[in-house]
Amino acid sequence: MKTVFSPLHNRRSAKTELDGGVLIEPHEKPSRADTILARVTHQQLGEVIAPTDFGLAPILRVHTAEYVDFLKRCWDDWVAAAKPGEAIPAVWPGRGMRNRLPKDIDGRLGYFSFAAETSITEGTWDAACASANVALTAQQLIASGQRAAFALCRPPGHHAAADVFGGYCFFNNAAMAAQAFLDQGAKRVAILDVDFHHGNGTQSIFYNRDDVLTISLHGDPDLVFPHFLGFADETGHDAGEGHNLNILYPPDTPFSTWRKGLETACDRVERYAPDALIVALGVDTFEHDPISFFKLTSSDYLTLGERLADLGKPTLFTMEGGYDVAAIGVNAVNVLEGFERRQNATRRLSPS
Ligand code: Q9C
Ligand code: ZN
Repeated sequence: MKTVFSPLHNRRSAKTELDGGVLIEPHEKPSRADTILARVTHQQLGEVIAPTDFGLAPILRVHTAEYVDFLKRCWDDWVAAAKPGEAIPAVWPGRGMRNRLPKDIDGRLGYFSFAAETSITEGTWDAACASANVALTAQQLIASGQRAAFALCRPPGHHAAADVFGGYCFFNNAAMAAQAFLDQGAKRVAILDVDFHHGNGTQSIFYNRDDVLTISLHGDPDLVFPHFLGFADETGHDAGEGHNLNILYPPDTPFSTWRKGLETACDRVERYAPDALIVALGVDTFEHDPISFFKLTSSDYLTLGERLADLGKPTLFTMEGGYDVAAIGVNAVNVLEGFERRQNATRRLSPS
């Protein structure tokens, strides 16, 4: 399958992540994407292409205009306010306060975020736009007949809601791609999120809708980020009722347990009969991931890819999390290689 990649991801190179009361070098760093790209090339997964620039229109199908405007100006506003470090939100409209957009940059940062680990920096806007274009270009490959495509997105997207950033995410790449499929005539799209963390942004964007099925397999939010969404009783609302599925796991979950939830998820996808499948591909489920607590091994990712291929859907992979950089290339590309291996085997069995 083809990979879409933009070197502009490097424009996001934050120096700080607030973690444990100190500023550390961010887990979400440029070497992540470069390592995956190197593995794609080494394994000869397929052609690597640059993204097309789709402009703001497909972003504005998912994100609000005031949020997009905020993100575009944030760094300049921060610099104009003579702040010494990177732009980190530190105040939010808590219970008993008013949800209104203030003028001051500290207020705006809190209004448009849900967490403080994600510093906004000089190149963040450029990188977030490039990541969106990567996803949208890969979506176009599938719309024009490819069975699968890999959007090597960075920064990731699944924590970003319509007007909220956080969890290393700014634009929801998978959601924009899903909306693009619908805008081009698809009736139903399924998003299957296999990142270690709950895809809270994706869930919230489509929560009231029945044209996108959202499923997330993740660490129990009672114990881990994003803490305030991703529980089993969140099944969708209004037209969206029954179109969101959360599958939660405890610490130390091995693949043998995780794959049972994957089966439940795959059953739901099949019953929904989507025109396209988007896999929000995080590999922070890895046994040695520094911020997560599952126990998947590198070879398990081959099995995951095979199972996804068995769904038989046009499939777009968008890169999400994964923070063991030494293993991220092998793990992410193993999913894609497992998918291709299975797809080729099936093709030989049933010529058509
Ligand atoms: N001490 C994605 O995987 N909190 N985002 C980490 C570490 C933020 C993860 C806390 C985790 C965000 C795309
Ligand atoms: Zn994650």
